[in-house]
Amino acid sequence: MSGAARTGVFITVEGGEGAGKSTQIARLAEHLRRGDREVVITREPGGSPRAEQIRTALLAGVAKDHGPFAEALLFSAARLDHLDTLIRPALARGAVVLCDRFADSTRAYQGAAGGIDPQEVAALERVVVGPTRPDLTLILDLPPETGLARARQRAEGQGPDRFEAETLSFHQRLREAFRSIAAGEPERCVLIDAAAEPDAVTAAVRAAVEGRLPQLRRGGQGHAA
Ligand code: Z5A
Repeated sequence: MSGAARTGVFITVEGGEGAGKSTQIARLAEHLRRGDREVVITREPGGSPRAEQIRTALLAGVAKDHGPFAEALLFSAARLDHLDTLIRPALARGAVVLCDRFADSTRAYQGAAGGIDPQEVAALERVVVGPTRPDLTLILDLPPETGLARARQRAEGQGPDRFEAETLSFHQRLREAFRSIAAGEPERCVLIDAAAEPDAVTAAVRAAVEGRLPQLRRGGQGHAA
């Protein structure tokens, strides 16, 4: 699908572990659904049946020993299917697509923190994502210690997954990577303080969405506020 054929709005939410992405996406969807636009919540890796199969393998650590480039290829294979079967059709229908993680996670996890050459990550992104770039990316920023503690609390005795089990320095590199993506693409990204109370984060998310995407304001085109 070319960029010109797209009438929907593509919003991605990024950040480290336990940043509150799922919580804030659910709240934003509830808010936007008071309007008359269709709102689709999805996630990466996953979001389509084939991509969810790849997710299961990746989070179990099946590809870890093959190295970060092989993992990036698997995340990309999942993304290709997700884009073709869910994201692009939803955008073509005019829906608002809220996606929990997308290509910035590959840049941060496999690129900056995993050590793959940024030019290789960028080449992969160009081929896989093509014109379907997010209209807005909310980057939820918080100290990794806080996010990991939240993720552990929520896990209730289950062990950490493939990425939660990484070292604190890995998670610090991730945070820096996400902050530098936000600084490098200010027209697309908004950095949100995710260490704040949930309601304060929700207010910041809503302000960013309404500030950057006037068509989603109450009374805007589509009446989706
Ligand atoms: N990954 C990758 O390496 N490369 C890629 O290209 C892609 C992904 C796309 C997906 O895991 C993994 O895949 C991910 C990166 C890698 N690494 N890991 N692990 P996932 O989807 O299972 O996990 P996640 O994306 O990190 O999400 P999460 O851990 O579920 O966190 P979250 O969605 O950001 O947070 P939450 O579920 O909304 O909140 C976590 C807990 O904190 C929960 O109990 C909340 O009630 C609580 N919470 C939320 N907000 C607050 C505030 N503001 N204050 C206090 N407590 C809060």
